[in-house]
Amino acid sequence: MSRLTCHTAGESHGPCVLALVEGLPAGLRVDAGAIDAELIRRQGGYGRGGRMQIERDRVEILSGVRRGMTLGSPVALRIVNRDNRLDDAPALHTPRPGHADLAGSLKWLTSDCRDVLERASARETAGRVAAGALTKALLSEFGIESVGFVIRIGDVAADAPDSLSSDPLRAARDANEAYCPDPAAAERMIAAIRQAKIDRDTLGGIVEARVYNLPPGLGSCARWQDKLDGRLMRAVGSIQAIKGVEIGLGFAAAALPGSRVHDAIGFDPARRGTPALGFIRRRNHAGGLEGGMTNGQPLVVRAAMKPISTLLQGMDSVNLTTLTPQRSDYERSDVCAVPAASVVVENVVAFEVAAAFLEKFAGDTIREVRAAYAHYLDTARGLAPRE
Ligand code: EPS
Repeated sequence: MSRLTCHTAGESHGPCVLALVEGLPAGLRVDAGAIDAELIRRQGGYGRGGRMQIERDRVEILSGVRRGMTLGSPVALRIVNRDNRLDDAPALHTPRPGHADLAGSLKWLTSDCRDVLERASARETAGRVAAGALTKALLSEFGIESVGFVIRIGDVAADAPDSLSSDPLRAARDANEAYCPDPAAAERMIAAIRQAKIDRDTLGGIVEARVYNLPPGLGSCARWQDKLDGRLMRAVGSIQAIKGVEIGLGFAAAALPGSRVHDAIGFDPARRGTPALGFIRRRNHAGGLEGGMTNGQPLVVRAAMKPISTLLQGMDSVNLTTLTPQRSDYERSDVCAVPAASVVVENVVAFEVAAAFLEKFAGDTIREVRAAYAHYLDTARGLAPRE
């Protein structure tokens, strides 16, 4: 049994995007159609550009699965790029401010930013979404659901859908192209993206992922490397264009006294049978994590995405071959990829939660994982001082 890991490979205009997932137990039913549904959602959302008219992202499962079930061996996933022209793609000598172009060209000693941008491209997130969607097969065995949605685009903010459970939240989100559960805000978001396109500009925003039905104790306070908050921040913060990650109240907690931040603890014997073991909170400012561990409340992770750095109007930059001022190059691009980022964050968070879940309830087969989970809940219900 190895720790759940995901490696990705592939250039934006190369033959494919690859994800290699290791550490899943054997016996897990895998549905390629469910992974495809996430890939299709990631391609969509209002504000996408011409590239998404070309691609038809679908997963091919190349290893680790037999007759629809995981074998316990590495699972290799492939998503074909239709826009496959890496060797013929033109050189790009004037870096786009905000993209990886300049920093990467200086790192890899090249004046052709193409050598860098191909891998830096958010095309890579197709691989991470496929990997996360694969791990949802594990999470759903235990009723755990990750739901991502948009809460801000540019200066348009949605009303937070505090009381919604996963099904109505997902339904409200899926009702519009902004992937935002607040329909009035969604309309204004779409109008803002339309205006940004007219202005030859781009827009960022904030996305949120909530994970429901988590048992307590995923992650750890014992080793900093195992703290789930830190692991989520690293995973989410490494998604292309993400510049900030918050858990629960996040940065807002810094401005409030403790009595208004922390979530008082209650107990309801009638809810002893739930994964939260009967412990209740009237609010969830902690975002489901205390001390780097899940506490039985829904996990709440938010990520801030900067506006796409490829601007139709260009920005002041420097040509790396002549070292003279020049407007930055324009590559065909999206105006706003915040809705797509909500799908990426949902699936990246699902992956990290699945990794922490398998660390606590480890097993070579899903039967052993199920037994470990049931045994833990039984034991935790009989909580007593250690002898
Ligand atoms: C991206 C630039 C655009 C986006 C791309 C990310 O691609 P292209 O240069 O081919 O027009 O469409 O996103 C994807 C391909 C995707 O699948 O999300 C970039 O520079 O990061």
